[in-house]
Amino acid sequence: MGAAHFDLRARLATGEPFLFSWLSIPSAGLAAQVARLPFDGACLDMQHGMIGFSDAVPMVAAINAMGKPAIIRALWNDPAIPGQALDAGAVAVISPMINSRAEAEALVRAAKYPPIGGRSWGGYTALQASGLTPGEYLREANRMTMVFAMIETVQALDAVAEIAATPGLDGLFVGPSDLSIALSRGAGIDKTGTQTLAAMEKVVAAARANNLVAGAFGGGAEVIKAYLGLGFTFIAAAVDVDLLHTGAAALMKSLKGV
Ligand code: 3PY
Ligand code: MG
Repeated sequence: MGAAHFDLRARLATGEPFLFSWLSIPSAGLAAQVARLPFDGACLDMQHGMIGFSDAVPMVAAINAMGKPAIIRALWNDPAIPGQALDAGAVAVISPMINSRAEAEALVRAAKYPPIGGRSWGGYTALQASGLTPGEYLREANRMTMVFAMIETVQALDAVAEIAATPGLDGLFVGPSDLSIALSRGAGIDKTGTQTLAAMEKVVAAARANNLVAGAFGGGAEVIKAYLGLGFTFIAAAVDVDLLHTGAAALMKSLKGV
């Protein structure tokens, strides 16, 4: 097995919290720096970040080179994307807006090789990084890589038990901003509101009932603590641009009046 491979599945199976960074800025240099920070992994946000696919490939390589797992949050719930993200060497792909069992099945088909799914062969970057032969990679990839369905709409919440029972799915990942917007019918974003947390409890229960990893986008210590308290273990801890803003604000505050 190549040095770059990180066994995310085994790491998450320990049940220990896995807190990762969330990158929006397209830079392999920045990805390498962030991979050195004390987070457990790094996720490239290709939905709301500024990262395109040709930016993502060297960013994934830079993160893996630091011995950390690279994760990709896909642009959309589109079957073309998961295979490409895994081909680039990401160890997990998080797909936004999975609203039904049929969409979850399509996601698994796109992310897993037969017999579980129908992922197309051609992951040269991932294959080289794994250090495996093509035959070994074909046999190992479904175990080595993970696929997460985002639960972030009322429709998804209503269907969460069926979504969680999708064969081959590895985890659920709550998008609490979209979910709270949907639950409040557009009234606001409330990542730790009573209604949001109650909905998120339902997601953890569905994940647990199916031996799936329960993940969520966090951001900020209070939010992360609340989600850990609900039983989520795979949590996006901080966004690159937020770290810059908070670091700069803290510095300037400490210098006020000097
Ligand atoms: C959400 O909270 O809706 C997300 O998708 C996280 O970025
Ligand atoms: Mg979202």
